[in-house]
Amino acid sequence: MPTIFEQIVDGEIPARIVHETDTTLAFLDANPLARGHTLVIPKEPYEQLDDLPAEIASDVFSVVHELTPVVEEAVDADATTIGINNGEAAGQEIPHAHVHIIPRFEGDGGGPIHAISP
Ligand code: DGP
Repeated sequence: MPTIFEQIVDGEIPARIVHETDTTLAFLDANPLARGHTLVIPKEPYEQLDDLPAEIASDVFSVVHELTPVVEEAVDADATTIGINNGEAAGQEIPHAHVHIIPRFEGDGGGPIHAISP
């Protein structure tokens, strides 16, 4: 059964795509934690980060590097949280590896990643 993200890659369900390369796709999160919350995925359905061949991981992080300032500027953010829920115990809901680019705003109350307390 293809994941939602595979269906987005295949054009079977709509998404607000913001960037595309041969190996990656970036689109707005349907359940955003902030304006401009963007997901970057490999087009191939690798489940977790460690399943990605190094070359594809490099492609994905290159897009994250390129898009982060673009997303920040687009929503006039003050900063960005970039994260991966890598595995079910970390809260990964969609078993297709993806990087969250989450714009942050002064006083948004979201806290830093190191506020996570399992
Ligand atoms: P994670 O918990 O790291 O697996 O995050 C999955 C994210 O995917 C979550 O922030 C919501 C988003 N999401 C779930 N379904 C859809 C969808 O159909 N379209 C889009 N654009 N995002 C989705």
